[in-house]
Amino acid sequence: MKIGIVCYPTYGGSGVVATELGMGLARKGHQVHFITYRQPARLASFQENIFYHEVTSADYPLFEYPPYDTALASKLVDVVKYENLDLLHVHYAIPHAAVAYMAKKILLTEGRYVPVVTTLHGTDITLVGSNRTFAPVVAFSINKSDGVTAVSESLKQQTNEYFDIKLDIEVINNFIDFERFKKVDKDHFKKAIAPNGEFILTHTSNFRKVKRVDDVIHIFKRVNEKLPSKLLLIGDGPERQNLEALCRQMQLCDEIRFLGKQDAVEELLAVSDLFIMPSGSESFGLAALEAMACEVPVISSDVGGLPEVNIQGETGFLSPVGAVDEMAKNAITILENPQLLSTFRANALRQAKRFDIDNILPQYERYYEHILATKVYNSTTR
Ligand code: GMT
Repeated sequence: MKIGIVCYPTYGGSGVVATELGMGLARKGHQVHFITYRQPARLASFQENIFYHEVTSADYPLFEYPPYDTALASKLVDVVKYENLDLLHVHYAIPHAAVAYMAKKILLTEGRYVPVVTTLHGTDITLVGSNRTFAPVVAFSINKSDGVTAVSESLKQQTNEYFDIKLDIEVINNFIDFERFKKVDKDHFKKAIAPNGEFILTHTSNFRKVKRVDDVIHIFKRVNEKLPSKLLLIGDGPERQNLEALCRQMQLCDEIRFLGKQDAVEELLAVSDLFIMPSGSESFGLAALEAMACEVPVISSDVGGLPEVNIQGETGFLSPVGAVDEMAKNAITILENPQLLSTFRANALRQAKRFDIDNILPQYERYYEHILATKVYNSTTR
């Protein structure tokens, strides 16, 4: 198949999933065309069957906001036509589903029909999409997609609650590439981070408010009072300054390290004992899955798709959003008991295996085939 992938090229989860999916499809012999405004973060090196088309938005003094949507729609028309794509797969509904619809309609005026699959990732529905500013366009463009997938049962359910969706949303979970995410011996890292054998707690995110990284620090403080420990904060984002101030105020600067955006997250997960994800909203929790693949148990909130990933009392513990005392208590329970920690580590790996890329990728391929099979019918109805 010749597939066009549209996504945000940043470190965010939707961009990561889209890029890993494209690379996986290319390895299986499909021709994959990334159409994005920058080279996707995880698309670092040359790979056969992968093509990259950069969307450049023309600058003009009249534009206070560069018209990304229009530039992307034009680029999609161009790439579909000249690369002869079979299908467009757009990640994150805003604005990609609406833009793809426009490109589809333009192509139709030239007698060319390209089916569009939209993957919903989370905040495009839960935080942003359901906002009145975007809701009518999001609902319309989801309904006009030829196929729609959501990354968890929970997100499917929420989408159907927020919007009147006419299509049956297919759940295809986030996945993990075990070639990359596995526990490896990084003892020298461990010695550098925790020279006296302290426990290592880790959190990775884009440091937005929804991630509640301040809760991570409050949980860590409680753990640190009972057990010698260090906290690694990986990622960056709008809350970083406030979080650094909080660390200073709590006098935890010697115990907490802000590592910024890291390419080799798996090497840091390999030395971690516990992963903390206290999010206020989380459609799946890819970062938690990556930790579990590296045999790291998870302390998380119980929102969204997290209970589908982190299994209560087996791979970690789940608590209501904001319950930092309970989360800290659960963290201490696991860390204090070496037998429990090693059982949870093994369980985390076993659960992560359910989301092996080798199981999930064929689900996307089958879904594409199903969409292509209904193409003639869709071309007159969507
Ligand atoms: O987590 C973020 O804020 C980034 C966001 C994105 O779309 O880039 O992630 C969402 O998509 C990921 C991949 O499907 C999911 O694993 C995350 O749970 C989801 N984030 C939220 O729902 C907050």
